[in-house]
Amino acid sequence: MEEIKISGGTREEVLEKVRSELGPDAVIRQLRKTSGNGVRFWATGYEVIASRPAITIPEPDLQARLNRRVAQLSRRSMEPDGEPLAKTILPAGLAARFAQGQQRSGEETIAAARLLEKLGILPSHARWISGHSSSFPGHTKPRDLAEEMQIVRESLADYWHSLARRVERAEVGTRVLIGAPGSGKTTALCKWMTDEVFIRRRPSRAWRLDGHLPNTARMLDLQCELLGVRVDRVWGKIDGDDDSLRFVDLPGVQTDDPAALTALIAQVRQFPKPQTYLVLNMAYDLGLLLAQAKFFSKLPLSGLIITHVDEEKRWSKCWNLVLATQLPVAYIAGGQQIPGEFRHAAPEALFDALLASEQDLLD
Ligand SMILES: Nc1nc2c(ncn2[C@@H]2O[C@H](COP(=O)(O)OP(=O)(O)OP(=O)(O)O)[C@@H](O)[C@H]2O)c(=O)[nH]1
Ligand SMILES: [Mg+2]
Repeated sequence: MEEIKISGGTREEVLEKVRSELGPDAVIRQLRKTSGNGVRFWATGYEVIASRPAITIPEPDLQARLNRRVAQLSRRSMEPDGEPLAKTILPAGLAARFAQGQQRSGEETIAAARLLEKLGILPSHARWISGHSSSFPGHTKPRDLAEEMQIVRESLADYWHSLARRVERAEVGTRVLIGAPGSGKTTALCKWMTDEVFIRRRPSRAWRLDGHLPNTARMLDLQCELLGVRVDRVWGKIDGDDDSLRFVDLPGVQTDDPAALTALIAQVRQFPKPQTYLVLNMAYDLGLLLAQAKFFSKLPLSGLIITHVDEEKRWSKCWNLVLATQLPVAYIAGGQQIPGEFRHAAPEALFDALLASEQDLLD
């Protein structure tokens, strides 16, 4: 991956240089303050390491490629030793459920949905996809599997957008990231805030709040210092005319700790217009992720943030989570570096990624 180092006296100057060298989709991998040289040793500047995006999500809507991919997948799924994929990627309990579902789903489901099932979509979800896309407005009888897959793709994107509309919140709300310990909340928050401040130039504020446990995430303070963002340790009243974006970082809650969840729910209620995002680590197994999603569903959630996409390419997990929680994925994040990879999740691109990324699972 091509990385370039750019320095300048101000954040704005550095950002302009990054944009002109790498375009608007540039990923800021590292941002740090530097000391000036020579006599004016006290002068400070900024240094950025930037690159083009590396998360390998294909660009949406390339019909020819989709057709080719569907033909390829369908040929391989016909091969006699084609084991159901979900068996290989699900934990034991879920694999058994998969086997039952497999028998039940039989021919009721359309071929495209059965193919998605082979790619790791849970049988109940495949059946739902089958029914949903068959009654999708504008749906006419598809001529072949590729056309059927295209309809599934459109109907899923449409469904995703309807979920997003349902949970749409005020632009200036309080963005609260919650989830299990170590799922990547603080890292994702730092990435998101850096994009807003550095790339979109939105004034922002952050809170590193304690919950049932102390929040020791010093990395948030360091990132705020770098960005010139105020960070507070306690929640206080906010001026009515302060239209800064608000980011709240909280400690993780274990899924076997209902008392901590109750405390979290009460804490989130105190924020004005909370937009609460559940942060899930895509490298965890699907059973665990579904259990986390269920546990945190007691909070009103605005969407999911999926992290660790640098370590896991089975995008079926992401789709299973959307279908199980009925929440859209707001952002996907990959990598430990801040800001690093952090981007809006587009359903068409994630559908193509599902088809493209699981080739090894069919082998
Ligand atoms: N590879 C990879 N590592 C990540 C990613 N996001 C976070 N990490 C790493 O995962 C570890 C935990 O990340 P944090 O952001 O501190 O997680 P957290 O959810 O805030 O943790 P708690 O506040 O303790 O609940 C750190 O070592 C991060 O560098 C990611 O997308 N990819
Ligand atoms: Mg944290």
